[in-house]
Amino acid sequence: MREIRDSAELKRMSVRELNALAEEIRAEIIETVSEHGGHLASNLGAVELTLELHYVFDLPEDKLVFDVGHQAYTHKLLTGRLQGFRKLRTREGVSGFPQCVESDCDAFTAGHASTAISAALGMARTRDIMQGNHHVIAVVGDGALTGGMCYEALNDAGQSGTRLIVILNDNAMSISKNVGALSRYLTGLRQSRGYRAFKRGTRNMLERIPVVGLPIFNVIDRVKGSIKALLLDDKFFSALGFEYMGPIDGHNLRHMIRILKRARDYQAPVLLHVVTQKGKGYTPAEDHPDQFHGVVPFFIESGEAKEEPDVQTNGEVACQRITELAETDVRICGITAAMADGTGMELFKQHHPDRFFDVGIAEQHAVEMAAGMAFGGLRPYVAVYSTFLERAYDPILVDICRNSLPVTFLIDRAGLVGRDGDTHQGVFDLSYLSMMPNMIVAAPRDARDLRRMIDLSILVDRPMAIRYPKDGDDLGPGIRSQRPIRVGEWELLLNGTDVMIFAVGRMVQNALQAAVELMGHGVSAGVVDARFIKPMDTDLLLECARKVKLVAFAEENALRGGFGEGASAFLQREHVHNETLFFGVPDFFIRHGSVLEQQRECGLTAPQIASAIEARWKTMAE
Ligand SMILES: Cc1ncc(C[n+]2csc(CCOP(=O)(O)OP(=O)(O)O)c2C)c(N)n1
Repeated sequence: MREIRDSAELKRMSVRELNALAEEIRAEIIETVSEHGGHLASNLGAVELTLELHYVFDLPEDKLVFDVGHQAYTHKLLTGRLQGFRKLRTREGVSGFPQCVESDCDAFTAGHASTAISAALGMARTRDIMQGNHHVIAVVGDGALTGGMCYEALNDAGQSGTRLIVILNDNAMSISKNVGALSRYLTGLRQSRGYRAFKRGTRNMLERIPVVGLPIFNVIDRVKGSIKALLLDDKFFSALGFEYMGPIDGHNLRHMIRILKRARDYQAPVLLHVVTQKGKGYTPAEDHPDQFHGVVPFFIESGEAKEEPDVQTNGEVACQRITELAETDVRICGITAAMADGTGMELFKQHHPDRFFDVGIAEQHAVEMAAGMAFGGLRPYVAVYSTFLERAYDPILVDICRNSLPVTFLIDRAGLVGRDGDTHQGVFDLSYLSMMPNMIVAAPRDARDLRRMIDLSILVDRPMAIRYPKDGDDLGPGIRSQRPIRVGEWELLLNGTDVMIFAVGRMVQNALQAAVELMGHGVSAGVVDARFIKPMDTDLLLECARKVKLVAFAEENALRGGFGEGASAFLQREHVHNETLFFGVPDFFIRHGSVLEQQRECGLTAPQIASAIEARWKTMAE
C-alpha cells in the first residue's frame, strides 16, 4: 500500500477513495500478519472504524485511546509506520500494540483489556483542568466490556458530565464468542427491529442530519432528536449518564462519518455503539474469527499455519490432566477469563461443560469466584496467563491465601513471551506470589513434570500456583526422575564441585547446557532443579551451596523479589557466604522480539550463563 504520513491526506479523500484505501489496508494487514503472525481478525474488523476516526478527528491533538490495543494496525498504517509495520512484532519492527514511543499519535500504551475508558476519562479531565479544547475518544470492544474496570469508568464518567466519546466496537466476539448478560443485551440491540430498519432505511434520514451552519445547541437538539428518532432507545448506557447513539454499521463510511461528527459536537459523555464484523474481508477469518484472533504465520490462500504445531502446549498438557482427573473427582472445576483456547481449557469445557466457567475478561472476579467455590468444598483450577493474573493480586492475597483455600492457578505464558512484548511478559509472578503466606509456588522444568505437578496439586489442601511457558518441551529420558514430586523438594540433576546452578522452570535446560560448556572449560558445575520457589528445599540448598565456592540462580522472572534473591537471602541468614551470580530479568520492561532475543537481552541463554560463570570463576581464582 502507499505510505500515509498523517490524516491530512485522508481528509482530502472522497468516500469512494476511502473505501479503496480500506481494501489496500486490508491486503497489507493480511500480507504482514501472514508473515509475522499477530492479531488478525480484530484488525480486519476495525479498518473502516479507524479510517473514520482519523477522518473526523485531528490526531495527535485529539486523543485516541485503544482498549487492549491489539486492533491498532490500521492506526499504525495511517501514521507513517508502514515500513516498521512490515516487520511487525520483530525487534526491527513496530510493536503489535500502541506505543507512545513509536508515535505521538499513540495517546496511550495498552495491552491489557478494559483500561481505555478510565484512561480516556483521565485525559478528558486533564483537558478540562488545563482548559484545553480537544476531543478524547476511547475505542472499546464488547469483549473488553466484560471487564469490571469499564463499569467503574462508565459510572464515574457518566456522572462527571465531561466531554468524552466512547466507541463501543461490537463484533459479538471476545477471542471466542463473547459471554455474559451485557453481551446478551448488546445482541438484543443489534437484533432489534429498529436496528434492522435503520440498516435498511436510514440512509436518507442520516443524510438529513445537519452538518454545518447551525448554532451548536441548536445542532445538538436537532441531532439528538434525529438520532433518537432513528437510533435505538437504550436503557443501560443512558442510565449511566451517557448519551447513547447506535447501533450503527461501522463499515459504512458515509454514515459513520456523519454520526461521528455529531458525536464530536456533543458536550457530554457519548457512547457510540458501532457494529463491526471480526475478520472482515478475509474469508477464513470471517468464518472462524476465534481461530484468527491471534495467529502464527500462515498461508494466505488456505489460512493454514506455516509452522506445524507438533507438540502440545503446556496449557494443553495441564488442562488435559485436570480433565482426566475430573472424570472421577467431581469437585474439580475449570475457570477461565475469556481465554479458553489459549490456556487449553477448551478441552475441559468439552468434557465437563457443567463444571466449566468462562467469566469474561474478568480475572479479579474469576479468582474471587474460585475462593467462593473452594469455601464450598470444590477444587477450582484457574487457568490464566501470568501477565493477566496481575489483575487478581488482591483476591489471591486477601481471600485465597489468608483463608488458605485449595485453589490451583495454572499460570500459562510465564517467563519471557516473545512477540507480544512488554505488556505481556510473565516475569513478575514468582515475585508477587512467593511473598504470600500459605501459597505454594511451583515451576516444572518440562511438560512431563507439569503433569506430575497437576497430580500433586489435587492432593494439596492449600493455594498452589504452577507456572510454565507456552511451549511444552520434554527434556527427554536422560533426566527423567523417577522419584515422585513432593511439595518443597528440589532435585539435584548434576553434581558439581566448583559451582552450583539452581535453576527454575525453562532455565533448567539452559543451566544443564551451561554446565556442559563449563565442563569443557575445566569448571565443574552442578545443576539443581529448584522446582518449588516456595517452599524452598532449604536442606538441599544448604547442602549444595556448602559444597561449592560459587552459586548461581537462574529464572525467567524479575530479579527483584525473585527466586534468586529469596534463596540467597536464606543462605546469608544461615551464614553461608558463597560468591553469587543472579540470572534473571533486569529491572526494565523487555520489548517485543523472539523469546531467544529476549533471553539474550537478559543474559539468560546457556552460552551467556556459561561465560558469565566462567568469568567470575576466573576472577575468584586470581
Ligand atoms: C486483562 C486481560 N485479559 C485478557 C486479555 C487477552 N485478550 C486480548 S484481546 C481479548 C478479547 C478482546 O475482545 P474485544 O474487546 O471484543 O475486542 P475484539 O478483539 O473483538 O475486537 C482478550 C481476552 C487481555 N488483553 N487483557
